[in-house]
Amino acid sequence: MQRRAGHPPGLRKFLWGVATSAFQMEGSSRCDWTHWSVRDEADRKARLNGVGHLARTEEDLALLTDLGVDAYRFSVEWSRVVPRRGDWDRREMDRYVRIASLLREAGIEPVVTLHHFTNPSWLVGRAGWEDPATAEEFLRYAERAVRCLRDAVRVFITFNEPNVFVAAGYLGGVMPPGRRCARDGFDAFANVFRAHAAVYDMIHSRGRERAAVGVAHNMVSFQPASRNSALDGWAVKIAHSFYNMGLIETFRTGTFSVRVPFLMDEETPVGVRDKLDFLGVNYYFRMFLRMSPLKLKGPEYFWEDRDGRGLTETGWEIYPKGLEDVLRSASLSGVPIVVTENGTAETDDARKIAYMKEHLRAMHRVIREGVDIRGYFWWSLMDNYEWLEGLRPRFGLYRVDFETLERRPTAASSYFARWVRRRKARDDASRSRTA
Ligand code: IFM
Repeated sequence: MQRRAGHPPGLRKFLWGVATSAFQMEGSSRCDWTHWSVRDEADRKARLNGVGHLARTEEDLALLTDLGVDAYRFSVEWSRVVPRRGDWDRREMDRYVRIASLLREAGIEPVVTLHHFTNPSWLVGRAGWEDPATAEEFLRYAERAVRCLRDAVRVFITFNEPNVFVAAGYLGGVMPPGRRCARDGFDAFANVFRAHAAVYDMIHSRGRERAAVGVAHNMVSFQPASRNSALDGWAVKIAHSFYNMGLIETFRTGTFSVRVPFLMDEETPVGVRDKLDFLGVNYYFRMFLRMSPLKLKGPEYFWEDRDGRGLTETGWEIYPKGLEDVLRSASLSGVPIVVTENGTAETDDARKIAYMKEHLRAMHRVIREGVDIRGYFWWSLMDNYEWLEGLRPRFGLYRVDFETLERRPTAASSYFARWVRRRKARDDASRSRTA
């Protein structure tokens, strides 16, 4: 059963929110993704300007009030505020501080991610996360950013999906730095943990009651391609323990270890034991694994429409029960959980609403079991730049016309607003009954 970890600041009441990241919304000409292979002109433009959020910040923040959400998760783009090693762009940082203050004034809890996939380009070629120097640079940036933000911000996320950017950047080679080297990947992850520990201590140096610090962890519901295959079952066990539980175990024990037969058997202390006030869970899909005895390098992974809900525009299977499964696994962390991302790429609003409804119901089932969940954030406020897939997938509650950059509400934004309104009214009523 989950240990109740008190009420971290900013998470005392359930937060209904939406999430974005700086690079996906506003781009940056100063980060590693700008140098990553570009598919076409639209892709290049989106990496420089995102979906024009910089010029429309206030207009976009007003959408949050229309939605009636309690919270907004956004990130600070490291490469904007530190354009060159040792420099600090005060105007860029002031913009993020202003966003946080505007949100606070509007009664919306700002939830700030300090690292969401991107590194400044001045780090490229000098060091990646496999080098401890990157963690030191990150701490220098985070210290200043937190100092600027802390009057308005009570909830910080140090890293978004470290398991994704390390696996994709150092094993799959499909995200910067585009390597395929498990040894570097191990060191990169260890340094991310060490950087988290340092930022956690720094944020709490003025007292624990001021802020809550977490990570946003990507979790997948892994299933064997064939229920009758012992090898597939074995691959699922390894994938679950490494991809889903590795981070949770590391926060529990303070030691990062990877034990994947034929690949790696390593461990190292990283100093993060108990340095987590909440665990963010990003959940999107179930994934099938097939292990062939002839392919010792790793299992084949794929999505398949096994329950008849169809695949999303990113080719992912819609599997609401997976959210229940990963939330139960996440509860083993012993800290409160926040669903920091859940969403789907669909141009068809009815399908987007069906996904939303089923996942929200799944989350409520887990809450009723007694798992301590303190918030739910839909990914994303509006259509934006989707990393490896460019502008094609439509994750937004608001539809963006990429020519005119006009934002348009959708049936899904109205549905979410109604859901939030009803839930908040229900929670308020039950609070006043028990008061
Ligand atoms: O768009 C991404 C986000 O940046 C991180 N989590 C998954 C989302 C959808 O792929």
